[in-house]
Amino acid sequence: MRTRRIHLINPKTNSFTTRPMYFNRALYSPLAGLLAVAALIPDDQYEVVLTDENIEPIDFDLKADLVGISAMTSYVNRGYEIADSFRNRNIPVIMGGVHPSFMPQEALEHADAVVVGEAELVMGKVLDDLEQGNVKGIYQADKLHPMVNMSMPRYDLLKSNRYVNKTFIQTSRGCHHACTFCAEHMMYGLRFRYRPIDEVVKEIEECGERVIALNDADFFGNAKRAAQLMRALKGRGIRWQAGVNSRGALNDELLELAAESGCYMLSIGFESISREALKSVHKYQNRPETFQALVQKIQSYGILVFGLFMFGFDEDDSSIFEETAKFNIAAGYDVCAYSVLTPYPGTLAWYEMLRQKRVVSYDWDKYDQGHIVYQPMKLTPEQLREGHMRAYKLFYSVPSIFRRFPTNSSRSKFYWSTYNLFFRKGEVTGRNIADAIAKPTEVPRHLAQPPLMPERKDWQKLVLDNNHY
Ligand code: B12
Ligand code: SF4
Repeated sequence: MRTRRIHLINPKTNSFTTRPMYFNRALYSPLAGLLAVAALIPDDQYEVVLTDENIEPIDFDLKADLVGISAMTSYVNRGYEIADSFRNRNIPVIMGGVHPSFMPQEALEHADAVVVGEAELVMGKVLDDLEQGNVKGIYQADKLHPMVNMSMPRYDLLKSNRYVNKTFIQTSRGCHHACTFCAEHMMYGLRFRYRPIDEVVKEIEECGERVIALNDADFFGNAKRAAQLMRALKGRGIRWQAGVNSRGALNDELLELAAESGCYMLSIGFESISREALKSVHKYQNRPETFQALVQKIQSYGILVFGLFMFGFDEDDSSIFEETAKFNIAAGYDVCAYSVLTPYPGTLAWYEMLRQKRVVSYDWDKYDQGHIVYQPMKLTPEQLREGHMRAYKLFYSVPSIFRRFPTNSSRSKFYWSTYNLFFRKGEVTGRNIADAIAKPTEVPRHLAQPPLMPERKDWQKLVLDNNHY
């Protein structure tokens, strides 16, 4: 009989991707991590209550034996406030997710315990300790999970009518690139781990949704394996999207299989139209001279192209914003997201910026890729912010939207319109330029501690030499 309750909470953030904007729906559910955690809690022993504060208020009076909070950096401060409130009510709190994984000592100032990295191999111990009334300190597995026999995420807990993209299915973890701004390789490893194809298919068949997002870091990272999985997806009547790399997406066999198995959109981290900028952040696989042909090739298979771009690289000057947006319009990208480079704590970019003493603000609320938290190299922060907004305005202007609409194409007009409407309305966080430039702050009390050290010796040295403020 279930006698106990665990309350899992995703804190609110001011991100337009997770804020309900049309028909009371948010573009994305941010709950993949918590659904995976919920799956590790035996449901004959505990009732699990799930709250996404982006779409509903938190019931602080709800009795619970444990509160679990997930946080990325941009909403960890809200996570800490929530943790403090529950602890004031004598309810123990455990935190997890990317920010607590990279800053566990900081999180322990607000929570009784922190899971560093993956929860799968440590949740059993957390629950044993909960039985003893002693959930405390850091829980970190001594190895990565092999991704075999993973529990089915608790999709039944999701208020799925509140999100456009609700079902995120992971088929692999890790990435074999090490882009400096990315947390993936220092949390999930510089190698791919794959779930068995039959287990992925089972999850897709049982998740209750026909439209899904594969949230692997790079679904085309291994062409052979991606092909096997897409063959297994054929004929199942599902529609899917995924994030892939720009080189893998040049492969016609993969694109053909993607189209045949129901792919409606591929997201690609193009990041920059400057090869020099790409090299400076170790994104060597991207070649801007191939981007336009790549967009057209993917679209020729009836698949939408979602381009992810970033501004604020050391090579970027004031010409980059307009050039990028104009390039995106001319090349016919279906959707684009523009972010400001953000040195997330514990990433290689973080250590590089600490080394150069260029981090200005340590206010985590501003680490949302819309604010500017560091001193750019060839731009003033104002130019960066203004240029960032200009790129959005150009790409999502009415003439651009009309010009890019896929009138004579089999690409999904529904998803094209949905994404363009959300992005046009959302643009970047806040419109006031001054507000977007984060003010200098005190340095944090605690240092970052990446869950995994980088494998290359020179990167290890970068981390070790610069782990101070
Ligand atoms: C898919 C994805 C998204 C999706 C959905 C995210 C989701 N979690 O459902 C969407 C599109 C919404 C998204 C948006 C953003 N994202 Co994102 N996203 C990812 C991606 C590629 C996968 C995340 C995921 O779903 N993993 C699968 C789940 C199962 O893993 P997990 O969340 O890590 O959870 C495991 C553990 O961490 C742990 N755990 C997690 N929470 C908890 C809680 C408790 C209590 C416990 C015990 C354990 C625990 O257990 C889980 C199982 O092992 C990651 C890269 C990565 N590998 O993390 C980036 C990543 C998380 N995103 C990132 C960023 C920056 C963003 C945005 C700010 C981008 C933007 N400019 O808008 C927004 C923020 C939106 C928001 N407010 O939530 C960064 C975060 C960096 C940081 N330090 O904060 C990452 C790490 C990518 C990167 N650049 O390095 N994202
Ligand atoms: S940005 Fe993409 S390609 Fe680069 S390390 Fe992260 S997941 Fe891999």
